Amino acid sequence: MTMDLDERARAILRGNDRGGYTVPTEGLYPFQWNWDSAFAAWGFATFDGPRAWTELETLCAGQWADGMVPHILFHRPDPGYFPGPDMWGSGTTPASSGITQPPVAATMARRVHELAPDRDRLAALWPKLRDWHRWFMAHRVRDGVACVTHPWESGRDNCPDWDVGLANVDGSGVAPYERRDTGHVDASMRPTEAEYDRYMALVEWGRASGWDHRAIVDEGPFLMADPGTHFILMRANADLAALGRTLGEDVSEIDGWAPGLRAGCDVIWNETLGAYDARDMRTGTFAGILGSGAMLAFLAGAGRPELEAHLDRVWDAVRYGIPSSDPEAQGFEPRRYWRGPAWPFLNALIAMGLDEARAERLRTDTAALIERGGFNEYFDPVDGTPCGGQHFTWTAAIWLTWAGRGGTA
Ligand code: 9WN
Repeated sequence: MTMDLDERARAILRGNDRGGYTVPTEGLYPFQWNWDSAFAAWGFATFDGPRAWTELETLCAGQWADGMVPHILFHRPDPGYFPGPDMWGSGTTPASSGITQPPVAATMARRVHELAPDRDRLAALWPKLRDWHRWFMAHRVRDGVACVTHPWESGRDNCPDWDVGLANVDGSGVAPYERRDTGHVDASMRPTEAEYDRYMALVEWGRASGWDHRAIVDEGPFLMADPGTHFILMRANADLAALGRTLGEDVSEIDGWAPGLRAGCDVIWNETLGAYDARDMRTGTFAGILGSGAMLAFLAGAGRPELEAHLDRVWDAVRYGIPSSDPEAQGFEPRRYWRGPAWPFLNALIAMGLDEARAERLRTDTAALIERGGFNEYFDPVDGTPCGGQHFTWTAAIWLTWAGRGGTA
């Protein structure tokens, strides 16, 4: 059984390979996505080291002059996804979106280097990752906290964390458009029309600014502190510094970012909730949502006892951890994308910061989801129903690197 799943997982990575980059899944997501690619590299590293490095290199080949690594790279046209390159109008080669995604690549590069060491390729990649992190520190960190300017930037698109910020975004005037995602996947599993209107309003605003990230952060319609991105950045900075040390690089600048980000954790600690919480940086309002982004605190060594209690509570309330939002809160939707489902790749990240017993429990849950349901994008945490896209790259990668293996990630 396990052997068979290993083979299937490798076949998914090979099948989603478009020549130097891997699509998240055929049809639904026909381009290179930023954090998906980082996980793909980790997966490839278990059986094809050179291909793993290529994945990270292709991702960084789309880096903007200012250091940003975009959230989508449109290497080749494909009408199957909306919004495509014309809607973003990046003016770059390759064409790309105008926003970024959680900077998990340095953490994954460290894993790749452990599994398939290649000092020369690491040495060429490292300055690019450092420049991207510099961009993050300059353009996304406010009051010591990593922020997102679009829900897509968080990678947890329609989680309830963003509702409070999206309420101030006017989606009523967006140019008419046709969604493509609901042609691939049942609409009940996807974000709503109202959410898409607002997503598009934010794209229109960014494009009209010429993707001026100073203006987007200072004056744009949406700026929210994101616990998920914050903790991923903290961890990725540490991994970037560790990789830099092995190369003999001066990492004092990177080390210097840590105290400010650690202090920033207090800005997103919601005392009433007893947990880290997304926060609207325009108004100071907390989202009041216990989401899976908060659980990434463990990844960054920023866990607190209250959060651990919440983790056990939400986990015990479902059959398979970790639900992307609180199953005991109003509005929990176990199959609607980021409003409840469990996501294998996020489980792997969360597990990296957990104690051995919890990490093993999470690995077992994740393995059971995949064994029972296949390599889907995400799963209903209550009954394990596979949801979203099939033959998913990061689910296959997580099987090969972690879920299908004994031991901790
Ligand atoms: C928008 C590719 C991506 C993931 C995100 C996930 C989803 C895109 C979409 O798919 O987002 O970026 O169109 O729904 O939320 O985390 O990177 O798998």
